[in-house]
Amino acid sequence: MAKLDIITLPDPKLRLVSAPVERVDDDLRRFLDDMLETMYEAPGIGLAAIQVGVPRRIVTIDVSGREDGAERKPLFLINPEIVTSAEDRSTYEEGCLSIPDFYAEVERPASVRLRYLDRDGKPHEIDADGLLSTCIQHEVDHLDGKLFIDYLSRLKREMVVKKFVKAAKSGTKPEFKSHASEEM
Ligand code: GNR
Ligand code: NI
Repeated sequence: MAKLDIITLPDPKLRLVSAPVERVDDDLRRFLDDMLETMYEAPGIGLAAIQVGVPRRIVTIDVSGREDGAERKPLFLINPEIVTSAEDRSTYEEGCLSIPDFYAEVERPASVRLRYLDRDGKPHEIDADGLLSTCIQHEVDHLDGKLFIDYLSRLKREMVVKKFVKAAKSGTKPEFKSHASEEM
């Protein structure tokens, strides 16, 4: 297994629409293992292939928690599609490995029905709610070139992007005052 490099704002690749996977084979399974290792090391609860520069519709997720001894329950999602979204909404404070150290509350459908292929190419349909639902929606957004900052006001989004552009130019890391939920 190999740990991959995660791309961050303002890398324009993050805005690409990823292409469907055509064949689930050993090469893809090796890549899935590398993505999972990269996600666990980060650490994160989800990772989309485009975050390691690969514009394919591939996602890894594990929302099972990281307490010592806790069993890992990774999900490998190939060509995931949200088939229905609930009317009710829930709000989570989201973060993104491609937007390090910035957090903000995002409101999304509270539950979704998801169709996907597993690492053997077998189709599944699952209902998800809670953090898993939020994470699935955050990852499927990545596959369509969408980021959680797109749900914020234009002012806030542009402030975040500007800080990353500035930091990239000076080879530093942007600094954010606090978590969004602690402001105001
Ligand atoms: O690790 C992550 N945590 C998280 C928290 C709330 C909502 C979504 C996420 S996904 C994020 C990892 C990531 O950037 N996935 O694309
Ligand atoms: Ni993300």
